[in-house]
Amino acid sequence: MGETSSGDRPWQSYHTAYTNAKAGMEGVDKEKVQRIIYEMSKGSKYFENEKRKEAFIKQKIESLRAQRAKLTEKDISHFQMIVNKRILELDGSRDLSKIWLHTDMDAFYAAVETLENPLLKGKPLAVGGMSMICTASYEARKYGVRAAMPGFIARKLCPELIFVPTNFGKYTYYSEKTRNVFSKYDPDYIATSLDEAYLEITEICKQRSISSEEVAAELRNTIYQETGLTCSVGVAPNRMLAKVCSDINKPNGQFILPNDRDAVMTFISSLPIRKVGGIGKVTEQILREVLGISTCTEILQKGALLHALFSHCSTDFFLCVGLGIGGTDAPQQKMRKSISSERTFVATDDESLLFQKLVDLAETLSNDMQKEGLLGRNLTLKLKTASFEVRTRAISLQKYVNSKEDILIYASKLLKAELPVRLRLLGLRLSHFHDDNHNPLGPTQKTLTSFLHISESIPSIINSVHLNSSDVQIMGGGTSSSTNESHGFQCELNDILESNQLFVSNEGNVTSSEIQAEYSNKECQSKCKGKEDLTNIVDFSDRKRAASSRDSSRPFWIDDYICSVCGIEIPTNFIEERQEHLDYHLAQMLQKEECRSLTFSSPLEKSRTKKQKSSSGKQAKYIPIDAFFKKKT
Ligand code: DCP
Ligand code: MG
Repeated sequence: MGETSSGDRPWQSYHTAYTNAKAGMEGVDKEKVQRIIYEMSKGSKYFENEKRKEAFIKQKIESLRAQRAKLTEKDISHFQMIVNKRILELDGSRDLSKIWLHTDMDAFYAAVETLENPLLKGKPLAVGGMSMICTASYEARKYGVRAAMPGFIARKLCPELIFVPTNFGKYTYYSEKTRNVFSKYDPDYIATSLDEAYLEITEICKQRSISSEEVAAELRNTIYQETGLTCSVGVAPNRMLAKVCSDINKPNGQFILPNDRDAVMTFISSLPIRKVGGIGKVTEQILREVLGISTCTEILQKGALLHALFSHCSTDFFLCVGLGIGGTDAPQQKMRKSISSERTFVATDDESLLFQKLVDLAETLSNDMQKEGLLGRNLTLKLKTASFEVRTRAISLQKYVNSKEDILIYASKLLKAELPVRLRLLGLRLSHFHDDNHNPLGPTQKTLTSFLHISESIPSIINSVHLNSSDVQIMGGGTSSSTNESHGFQCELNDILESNQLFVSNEGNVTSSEIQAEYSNKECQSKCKGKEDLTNIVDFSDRKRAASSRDSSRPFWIDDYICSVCGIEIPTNFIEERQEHLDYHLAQMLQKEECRSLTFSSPLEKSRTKKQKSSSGKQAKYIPIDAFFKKKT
């Protein structure tokens, strides 16, 4: 964002969520849009926050460049051998037996509003308000107007823009209608937001002896008949490619990629990496500026360097992208780990308004939990302040809950502790599920839950800097991730493929990793403010840093996968488990500080506590945590 680096045209290097093109923004005068956005947001809190993030990424890029410069020819040819072997393995594991379809409604909220008010048809339309818009019609996108942009900037870009306020009830109603259609093609469809879903259509193609192209056309037509709305569809051998494909002929179009290796390799070869889900703004910038990678083919060409600089999991993820390999597993194998809901609104410190938002969120979350027949025990409140600082506050409950009332009791406590505060986003997440029909949790999760049961702790409130990889997302749908018994403690390809994370390697002589240090260091939490885009870079594990972080008594990952407190091994791609695991230790620590009579701790902490001659009079029921985390042999 450099006023210094770009001389008299500083906006040229000003890249934010607003300046990224979405479907329908081809041909937009990007420089004009960038300049207006730059000029209008300059000096604002958003701008300041973007500047902080930018500086942080630059630092990361410099550090990676320095690591790269240290690599010798010998190192590189060694890594090349390893990567060549890995590419062969991954290519050999390629599954071309499934047909996946990704469907995405066109300008969803705007289309619903237009459907209900035909006078809006063909007009540049934004759904949202002056502080933020959720989406824009394709007519408005021609002016550079897009989702997540403040309305006042959008109006400057397109003075005749019509604003319509959001109405989530309507969007949910139409979303339900589309889901009824999806379930006819695949009863186990995976909905990833109100307007997007993945369907596996292998069986239906076979049963009805029709091509995937015909299924796609029929599905789009049925959705139109049922809702009056259009969607775009992509079909491919895996979900990663299907999503890329659904964007190609947007709006109201479809693109079919055949289940053929050559077709996939040709398709992927010139694809910009940013088109791939999981490669966001930050990852794109790092790969481009450190390694000169912009397309998927370049990923394969630079495989040795990727291996040298990033963790195994990240390198595997990148190589899979380069090979066009994505998730193909059946949805039954996937298990939800958490359900969340969030809302962005005009920044306010009006407590009654904030509590009203919380009531709405609790209701949505409760409905979603009950629909899935789930009960949860960890409640997380997410807040984004007026100055774009993202915080999370978590609480471990004594019982499993899913009712609106229960959620609200604890969510209100969490929010109260933050007041007074001026917020622009609130979110609620329930995790640590208990499901009567089946236990959706893997061994790790199960044992952690067992431990929490036994602890009989009072609700423990923890604070953590929340780092979220996505750009501004207004409607948070449920999130899901998978864990199952067979994973053991290794990185599984499908998890890697679902993972949106970028992990920097701890291998060899890799130098310091700033984020881990900041992340694990209490006083640095304030420095992390506003880094919500940067989770893409978490869990660095330079040994020296690790050692110094240990001094701060904050939990962190040794060698990128071993918990510094209890020794449990959780691979990098088990994102939610890792987050919850650290949350849990942080909660433990806070509890120890706040409520010494209820101390329960890991052996490591126990010995530390002993050394410090804890003033704790009585030890509460104490179960060594490692008893619950025995690594399977
Ligand atoms: N949405 C939001 N905030 C965002 C992005 C999206 O509230 N930052 C909402 C409004 C969108 C809906 O989610 O209508 C679906 O998001 P999409 O990214 O699919 O965008 P659209 O459906 O609006 O447009 P399209 O899919 O045609 O690009
Ligand atoms: Mg859409």
